[in-house]
Amino acid sequence: MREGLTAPSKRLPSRFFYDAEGSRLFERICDLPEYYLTRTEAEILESAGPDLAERLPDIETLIELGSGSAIKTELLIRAFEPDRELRYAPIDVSRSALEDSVARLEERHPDLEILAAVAEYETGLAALERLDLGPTLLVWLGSSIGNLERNAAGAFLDRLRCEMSLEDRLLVGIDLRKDRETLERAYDDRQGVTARFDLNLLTRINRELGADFDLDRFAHRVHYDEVSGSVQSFLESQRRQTVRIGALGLEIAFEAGERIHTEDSVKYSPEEIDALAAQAGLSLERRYLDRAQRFTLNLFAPAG
Ligand code: AVI
Repeated sequence: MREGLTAPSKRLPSRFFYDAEGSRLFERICDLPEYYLTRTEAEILESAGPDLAERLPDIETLIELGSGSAIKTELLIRAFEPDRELRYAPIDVSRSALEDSVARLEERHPDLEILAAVAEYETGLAALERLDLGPTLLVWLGSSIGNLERNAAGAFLDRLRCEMSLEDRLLVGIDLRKDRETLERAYDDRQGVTARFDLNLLTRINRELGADFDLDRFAHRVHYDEVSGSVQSFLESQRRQTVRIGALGLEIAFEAGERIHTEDSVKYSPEEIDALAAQAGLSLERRYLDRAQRFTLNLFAPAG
């Protein structure tokens, strides 16, 4: 927080969005008419599920990074479950989201073994690495990869590949580049839910770090940068003001119109996905798209 808020261009890491309220608001975003990502990925998972189950007969465990509500993953679990005993290991920073999803899955899938980890990706993966989970499908949905800058995304895929044995596979949902209007509307909806999601970061800093951000003095702004292929979200100061952050002993000055960059949602072309995978030592086994070709689900294997 200190580093981001005292930098010449202020910015905060988007992973701090997900306290209980942030996770709840994100679930509402997923249902918004403008936020096509969740619906589209669910459409792909529904149609690709049987093909994936058939292609991957030996998989015993699904590890999911950033599982959230796990509603889409349940489509996969349903496709895999009839033919095998399956283990599901979700990793998420939100305890409330994990508790709710695990309770639901336990009720609906009594034979499913569940090992849940409230953790950031790296810590959760390190904990699971110590267990013998058999052939594993690592699942990373929702285009969460887009919240990493391109080089960091490549480095993280490379890190995942290093942990994979030859029979493991990686399934990644990645949003595609498309027209500005569709993208900017997806991240700045009419009901203002995404604005509340963005502003909730300030509420969290107020509560957890004793700050005095006045939410009425900041506004949610979105810009699609076509060159970098990134939808950038900002909180814009509506006037000149100073904010105190008690726990950090900081006073932060804002000019009118000055912005805190809170999120990047990077979009890829199919060619960019191929290059990213190659750079990480992964080979594409199969790419599934929705009918309107807005979103991709990519099945990767460690390259020979
Ligand atoms: C979690 N992540 C992939 C979402 C996205 O699309 O970048 C977070 C989000 N931010 C605003 N709306 C949704």
